[in-house]
Amino acid sequence: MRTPFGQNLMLSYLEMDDGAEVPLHHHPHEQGGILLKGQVQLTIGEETRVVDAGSLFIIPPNTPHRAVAVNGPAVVLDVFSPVREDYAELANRYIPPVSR
Ligand code: NI
Repeated sequence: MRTPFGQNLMLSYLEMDDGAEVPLHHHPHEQGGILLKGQVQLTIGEETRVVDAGSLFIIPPNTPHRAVAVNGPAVVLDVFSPVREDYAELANRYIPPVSR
């Protein structure tokens, strides 16, 4: 996961193995994103759908959400505002390296 951030905006590039799960959680940050590769079963609030690469999503603040990579690995670009301070401690760089 790579998470460059500025003053009010954080990106999160997340590579998921097949079957990998981001468990149901919520946070005060607004979150949006795009599925870059693969397929993900995405739950936002009461709605669950399998989405394909190219799908965009918006998760309002404090809304429970969950993601599971299905039918192979997946790559997701998430956007958070404001910056998630819990992730910021992991990678405080404007241009993080590609290698994991
Ligand atoms: Ni989240």
